[in-house]
Amino acid sequence: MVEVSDGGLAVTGYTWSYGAGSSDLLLAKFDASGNTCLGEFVTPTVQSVSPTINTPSPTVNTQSPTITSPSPTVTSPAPTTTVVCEIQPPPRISSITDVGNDQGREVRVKWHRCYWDTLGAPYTITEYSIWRRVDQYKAFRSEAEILPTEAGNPYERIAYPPGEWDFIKTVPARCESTYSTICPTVADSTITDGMYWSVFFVSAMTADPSVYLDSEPDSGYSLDNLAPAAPKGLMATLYADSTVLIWLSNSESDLAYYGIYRGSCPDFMPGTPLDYTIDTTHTDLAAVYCYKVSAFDFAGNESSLTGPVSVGEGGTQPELPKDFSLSQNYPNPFNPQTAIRYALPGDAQVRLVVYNVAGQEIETLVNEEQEAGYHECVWDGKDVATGIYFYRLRARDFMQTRKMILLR
Ligand SMILES: [Ca+2]
Ligand SMILES: [Ca+2]
Repeated sequence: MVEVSDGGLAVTGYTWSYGAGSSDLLLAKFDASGNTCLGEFVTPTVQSVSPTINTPSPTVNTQSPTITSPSPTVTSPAPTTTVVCEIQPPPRISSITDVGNDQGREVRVKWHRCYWDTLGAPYTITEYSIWRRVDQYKAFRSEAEILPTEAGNPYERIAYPPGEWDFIKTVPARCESTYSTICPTVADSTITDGMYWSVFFVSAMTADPSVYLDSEPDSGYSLDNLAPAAPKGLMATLYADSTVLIWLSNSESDLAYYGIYRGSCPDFMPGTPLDYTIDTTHTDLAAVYCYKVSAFDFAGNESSLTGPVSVGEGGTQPELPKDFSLSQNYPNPFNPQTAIRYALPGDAQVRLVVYNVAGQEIETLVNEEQEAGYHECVWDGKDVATGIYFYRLRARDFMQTRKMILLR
């Protein structure tokens, strides 16, 4: 507001109302008596100034995989400008590590999200799919696919492996910065067979199946960390020309073989096994020794040792079993004889019967009161046809059925 030459006042004002283009300019003049002699609202023409957008040069990942989608068309309506980065970094696998204390065949795959897995991205990432190379892969040093060992990663990594890929699973996208999931491997790395690597890549998927972003492949390996249980029911019998050891078969699905140790006293220190066997029996010299037995799985994990058991004057009886159990017959498949072993923690009325696949009773092998301990009986299938049979043990309230195969 200013005083003008005739003693009146001139007033200017600038107001913002709401809505596009609604800026108003006010001009008014009053004479010395206070009467309005000029007043007008003017809608000015506003010069919108386009903002200067500083787009930092993106760090271009030169190892970005081939993107099978066309680059999105970026529209930038003025004056509100949406800045879309030129790069679309794919997901990146950060680690593939063994899952501990399991029977192997699994790894944990972790990855950083795809750039588009954020609010406001031109495409919405709906899920991540994980792919695994079809074939079992063993890292050979001579192959060019091996990257040098990295600091903090004592193992070699594989880059850009060729081959076909199996789809494994999907993980929903939810704008997290990192993701993790457990995936099956093709095989385990073992002490005896060496390092077996499984190769994975992660694909960020959109609602459009033709638009996705693949990570670089990376590899990891799985280990079986669990050893079998120690064999049970070890017994030693001294015959005129030999000592025969027998024990119950283990139930682990990854059991590979047993190791037999021999010493001259009950507390002998086991060194290298005397022998290995896939059977649950071992025949040794007719002499007074002490024995221990262990079980190995396919990964080379060894159980604790059973025993010692010794032979001599009368031999040594094993401890009584703690539970009822029925072992897998041996051999299996068989022709025509096979041995069936079972354990009784106490005296019991025992019934052991063989059935065919139709559920018909073929033969009753045991039907009597038996003492606590480890028992074995042999079934001879010479009079029946090749095929699958079942054997069922009933003792007190215990009942278990197992399958066996007669194969001629
Ligand atoms: Ca493991
Ligand atoms: Ca195991």
